[in-house]
Amino acid sequence: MPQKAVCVLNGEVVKGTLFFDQNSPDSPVKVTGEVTGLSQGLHGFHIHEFGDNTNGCTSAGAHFNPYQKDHGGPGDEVRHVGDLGNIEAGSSGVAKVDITDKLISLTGAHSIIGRTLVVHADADDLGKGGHELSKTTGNAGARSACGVVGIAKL
Ligand SMILES: [Cu+2]
Ligand SMILES: [Zn+2]
Repeated sequence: MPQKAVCVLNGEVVKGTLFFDQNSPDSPVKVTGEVTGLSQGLHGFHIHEFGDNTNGCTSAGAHFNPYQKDHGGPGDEVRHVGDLGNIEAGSSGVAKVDITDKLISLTGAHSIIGRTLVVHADADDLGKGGHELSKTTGNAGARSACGVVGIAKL
């Protein structure tokens, strides 16, 4: 059965709307949409564990990581389920998002429904930056905007 989800990002400056589509429980998830108000360049883009924004994006916790792996890039064998890599904004501060990911899901053990999508101030080094935070967060810096992923109408 196909599933759809949606996430509205509402940061102080950074805003966005993302759509998630999955044809069946084992299919990849397509993530599309737009994020605005960014600085030009790459910005870490992750699913964090909790759908809790009581203390802003901080309450969303760490990257969604049900298998206790190290942080990585979306194409890596070793990665958090929530590691979606980076989005890239142009000089206008807009990032067009078009990602297909094989690990996240909208159902089952990898479900991201009810968790938080976070856009970061800095680039995610995909675990390869050699920084002390590379293997946990990709050293992607502050949380510029976040939103909870919710079930959408088909
Ligand atoms: Cu993050
Ligand atoms: Zn991660």
